[in-house]
Amino acid sequence: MQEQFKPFVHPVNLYNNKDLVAASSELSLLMQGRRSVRTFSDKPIPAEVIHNLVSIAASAPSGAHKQPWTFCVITSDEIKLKIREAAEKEEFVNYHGRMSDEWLQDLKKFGTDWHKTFITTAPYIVVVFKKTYDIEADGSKGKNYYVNESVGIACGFLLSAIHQLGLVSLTHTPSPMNFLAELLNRPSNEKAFLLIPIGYAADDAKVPDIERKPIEEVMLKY
Ligand code: IYR
Repeated sequence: MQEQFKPFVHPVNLYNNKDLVAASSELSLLMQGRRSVRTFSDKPIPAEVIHNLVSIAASAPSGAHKQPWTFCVITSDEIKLKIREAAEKEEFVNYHGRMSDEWLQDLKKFGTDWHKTFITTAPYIVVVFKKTYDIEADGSKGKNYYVNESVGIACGFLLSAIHQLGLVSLTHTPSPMNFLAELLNRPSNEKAFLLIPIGYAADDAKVPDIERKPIEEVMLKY
């Protein structure tokens, strides 16, 4: 196929009247407030919001533009409960021997355990699947590239957009996650990547008292 190009449409910014320094400072301040939240409100969110959020996630760049992802949006109480029960079963094993002492020690400050109430409380659960390869229309296998990087970036887009709307989320990994593909009838080329509850934070939500690394430690200038 001959390559074809079209003019680039330059991005418009939401901070039209501010200079770049002021705008970036404001955006940074907003993003610094993002936290992983484990106590959700059951307050409903319009389906259109989730539609728009998934559109944002699916706008992420991907290896050779293969878009190797599927976002399963779950609102069914019955399916949420099945997912929660299966996740708690795996996590019970994780917290009772499958995770190393060092790992358990590292998790202490988050107060996590095998109970995963948020799976049935949050109005939406999005299970993100990565397509390790494509199944073409004729049944043959198609190659995907940099799948983990691509799907990770899409999830980053999603988390950032959720936060900018004043909603909260959690990157949950009830490992091993094979039960998710089974429960959601996903084909053999799809592997669960992340389970992301989306909603409002509970009124009395608390988060761990932890700090981020200072910028000087993570940004090196050459
Ligand atoms: N998947 C487990 C354990 C866990 C792992 C990490 I890395 C965390 O940041 C938090 C928890 C769970 O969800 O409880």
